[in-house]
Amino acid sequence: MIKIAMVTGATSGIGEACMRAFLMNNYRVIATGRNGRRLQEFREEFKEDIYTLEFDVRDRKAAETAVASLPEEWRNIDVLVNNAGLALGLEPEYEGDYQDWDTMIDTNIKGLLTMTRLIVPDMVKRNHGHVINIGSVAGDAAYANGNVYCATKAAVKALTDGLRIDVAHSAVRVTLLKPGLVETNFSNVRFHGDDERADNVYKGITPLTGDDIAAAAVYAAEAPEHVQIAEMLILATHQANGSIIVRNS
Ligand code: NDP
Ligand code: 8X3
Repeated sequence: MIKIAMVTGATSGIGEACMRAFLMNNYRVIATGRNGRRLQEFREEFKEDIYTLEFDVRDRKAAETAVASLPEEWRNIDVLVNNAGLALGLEPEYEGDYQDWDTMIDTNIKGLLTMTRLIVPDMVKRNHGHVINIGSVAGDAAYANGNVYCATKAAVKALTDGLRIDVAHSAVRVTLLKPGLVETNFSNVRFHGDDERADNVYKGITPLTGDDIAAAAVYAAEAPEHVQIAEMLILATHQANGSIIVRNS
């Protein structure tokens, strides 16, 4: 039977890689995001294998309306990949930008919660489904100047563990993927479009790619029904944790 995966923030990076990987593995995919042009391109590329929903995960009403608009044949979601998220800024906590803080908290924590609240009840009712949350090595321990972003990813870890407890009476599975350095648009966004600063993040190390993380997502989703991959920490080979990265000079 063809399965359905919903991927939030599918218009770039890890989310797009997850969308493509699930499609390659015979899933149909509901791709969500804010970038209507990218979503249109996906519709042209994947035709009836894809359904797109354009909304901002911070806008609870828009998320509700979008999910409610799904046609009958797209409603039985097997896998939810809660991926939409971002870091903004890399400054000492006492100098951080209020608006950056609000955007990270509203997207990474509250957006993920909204999607969980909208999709998981039906999974529990059907006694079937899988939630894959994209956390980060940044949630394991704070690194210098990472403060609020690290806190949001620590929250994703707590929310993932909490959800796993709350659905344990059902066959719904819950997975946390914690990537390290993945070269995507992430650092360009973090540094507000300063591409040179973004490129430096990946200097002297071979970073992970979105495909590396997507492969882990598909692995977790395709594990036998009685196997719940609870958590995976996925690092580049020369990265030891959020703070220690050995670069060749
Ligand atoms: P990208 O910037 O390449 O992709 C982020 C995606 O999230 C984009 O599609 C973006 O859409 C979407 N998004 C951001 N905010 C919202 C919003 N409010 N509503 C809907 N969609 C939104 O970065 P990554 O692929 O690297 O990031 C994906 C996830 O992976 C994030 O949760 C990030 O924290 C996590 N992560 C990334 C790591 C890395 O090193 N890259 C490592 C560990 C975790 P838009 O283009 O419209 O902004
Ligand atoms: C993104 C990875 O190490 O830049 O979550 O925070 S890191």
